[in-house]
Amino acid sequence: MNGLEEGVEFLPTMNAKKLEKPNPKHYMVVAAILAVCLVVSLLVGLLVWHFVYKNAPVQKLYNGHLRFTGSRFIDAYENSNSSEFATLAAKVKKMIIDIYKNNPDVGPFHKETVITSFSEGSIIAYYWSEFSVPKLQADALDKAMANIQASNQATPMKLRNPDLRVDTIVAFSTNPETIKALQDNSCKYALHAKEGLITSFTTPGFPNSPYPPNARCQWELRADVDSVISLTFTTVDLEPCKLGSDTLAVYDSLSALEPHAMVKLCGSYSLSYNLTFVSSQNVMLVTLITNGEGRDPGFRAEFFQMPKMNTCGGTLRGIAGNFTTPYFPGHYPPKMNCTWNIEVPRDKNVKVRFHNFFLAEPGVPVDSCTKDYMQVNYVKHCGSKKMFVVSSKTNKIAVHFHSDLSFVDTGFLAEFLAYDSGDPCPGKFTCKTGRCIELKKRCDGWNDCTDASDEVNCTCTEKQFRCNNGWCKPKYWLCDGVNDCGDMSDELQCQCPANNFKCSNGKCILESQKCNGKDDCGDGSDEGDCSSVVTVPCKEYTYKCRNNLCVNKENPECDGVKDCGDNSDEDNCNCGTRSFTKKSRIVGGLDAEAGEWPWQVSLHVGSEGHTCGASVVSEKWLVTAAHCFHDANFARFSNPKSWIAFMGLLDQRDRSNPSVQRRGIKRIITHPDFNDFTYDNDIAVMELDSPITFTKQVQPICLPDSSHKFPAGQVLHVTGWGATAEHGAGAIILQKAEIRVINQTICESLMPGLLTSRMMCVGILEGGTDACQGDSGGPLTSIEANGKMFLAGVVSWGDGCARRNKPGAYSRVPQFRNWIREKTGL
Ligand code: 4AZ
Repeated sequence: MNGLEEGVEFLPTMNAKKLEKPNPKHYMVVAAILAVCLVVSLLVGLLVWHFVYKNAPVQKLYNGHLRFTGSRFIDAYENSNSSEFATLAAKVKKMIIDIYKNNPDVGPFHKETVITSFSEGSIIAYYWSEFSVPKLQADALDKAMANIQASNQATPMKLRNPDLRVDTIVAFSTNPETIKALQDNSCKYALHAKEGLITSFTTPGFPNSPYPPNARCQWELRADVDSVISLTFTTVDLEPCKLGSDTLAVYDSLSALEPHAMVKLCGSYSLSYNLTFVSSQNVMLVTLITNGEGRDPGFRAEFFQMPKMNTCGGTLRGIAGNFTTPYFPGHYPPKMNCTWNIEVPRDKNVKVRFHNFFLAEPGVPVDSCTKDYMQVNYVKHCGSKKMFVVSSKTNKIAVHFHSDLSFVDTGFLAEFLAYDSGDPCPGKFTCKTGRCIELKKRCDGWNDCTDASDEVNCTCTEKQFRCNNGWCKPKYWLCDGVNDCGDMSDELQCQCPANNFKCSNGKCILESQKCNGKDDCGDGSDEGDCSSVVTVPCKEYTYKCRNNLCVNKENPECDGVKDCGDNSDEDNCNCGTRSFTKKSRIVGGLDAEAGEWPWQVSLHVGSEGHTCGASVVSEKWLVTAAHCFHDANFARFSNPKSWIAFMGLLDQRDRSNPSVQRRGIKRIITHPDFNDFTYDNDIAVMELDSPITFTKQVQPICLPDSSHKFPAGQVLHVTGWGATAEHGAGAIILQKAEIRVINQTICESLMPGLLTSRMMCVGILEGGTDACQGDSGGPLTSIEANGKMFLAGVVSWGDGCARRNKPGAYSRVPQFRNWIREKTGL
């Protein structure tokens, strides 16, 4: 028996003898053996940790290119299966391995180098190298690789092969997981532009079947030497953008080198979005990396070659003229530097007006302009900006444009003008900022100058009232509870003279006109709170009680007043109330609060996330837009099984919050007259697969009667998780915005030929506040008498988002009240 065995044999009380006679010498031995064991196992552990974990070999991958002289490019080098390619690739590979071998931090760890392609100049070889390096030496390898690059720039390598001379060598560390993609040839294409012709290519199967899942596709595009490539995507319809979604990328190289990425795209793009890209050399690489989800159509692209633009910029003389970034309105190429020296006659000054200014790069703050920029008067400009003007106090100005290696944008169109220093805006109004605006925009109640200098010292027209701060605003915004002037002066003197009644829209009418059965206010408010509601002959615009008698009162339903003899106007009024309200004026959109819009629904399509909005109208039914279910290519959107409805949701990331009720969809009924071209009758109802429970966060909205009026000027609210800027990303937190009903005739003149009587225009004509992509199907709500909220409209379409004079179009819910009743029984 050894001491250890003796030592562990201590519990049984039966062994009383041993317990009675402890031996101190034995304990010492046990303790010593234990200590030795501990030290040994610690040492072993440390060594194992050091060699197996801490300093275990890691796989590192570098993607790069190498330019060398001493050989002439021949066509056969474009074909990686040719013997010429193989011979040159072997030589270049040897050159690269020689470079690695010369460096003790690199050579020992090199595993494999593959030459993937060649292009002219004199010859550029694209390659990747794989290393297996102990973790602790990985940083040294990174540094050594960077040094190879730098030292080669200082003293170009002399190599064993005397005819080839390395000019530049560039390598970037890449994700080792992409090695499989580099070796996978199943979705690789090589295309060479044909002189004078356009070549097109698409994702496999486009447009009849979706692109493959888990694919690593790449298209190598080449042009003749001294040419560049112009590539245009005519359709891009990919999985909607989210973390890890399918990504289409364009590189200004034949390697997928991050520092040469020109653009990365996901989701789908409308035709109006410019998707033309121009390379800086005669090569380009397009890659599509897809995940296992989604079934989207893909893309179609076309490219052609054109002569390389050797210079840009130059001297511009005259009294006016235009200039643009290269290939405007397409994306400018990377690596450009252009300077325009503008000179107007000596007795004039010069100013430059920039239109459509887009020099934005992902992750670059607009105040730093560290990548692409335009510089004028020593100030750098970048990002995306609305029109702006820069001026010079002399007759000369220089504009410099710079684009770096990566990420391109559409640039700008600029206009230069000579002006008299005494009259900088001939025939126009001069803003304090120096900007010129059309004379008719002066004193129109809208801030056109951006510093509001066009709205001070104004004489108001008879349709306007004068704010204390000098602004002129439409009269129908007086006394409407909204601070339109900015100084509250439109909401101060809202009392009407004695013997007058104050309408909800601020108008004062004679007391005797109240409840006379006639809408004297123009918004029906004089006929709202009448003790004696009169029964009148039924007309299209009168409210019909259940007993088939009609009353003269406008919008009598659920206003807390019994107007019908049978009280039917106050039936089914458990709707339109919210547990939380916050009165605020919204510009552009603000985060909503929990319980503020309890009827708001987020409709998700499978894994694609939020796609449309909807409104709860009962425990089982939602109202939304028909166009949400229109199938572009695949039977996905029209299938109820593709959809999930989230009720009581505020934050898209918080869908498992206990307040959220999630349901599948049993049925989708789209309006039979929905027109997918005009978006006429854009309404649908959805039946949930099981009823929801009404809570503080989930409540139905009231459906307005078919006679319900939403007069021009009325303030309504639109809510949703749609894009927060045109072409922008969707919101994470539910957004709310305050907008107004626009007169139908005015709207028809703003969007000629596009509106039907089933559509209502709502927005802010000044621009800046609107619904946008992803808000579709969501609610447009009104607050009516008694504080009840009604579903006035369903978000349908718009000409862009938040553009000036382009309000959003909404389906008018009263027009569809009978159809909703017929389909849902509500
Ligand atoms: C859309 O694409 C969309 N500005 C919805 C509303 C508006 C524009 C676009 C209104 O779903």
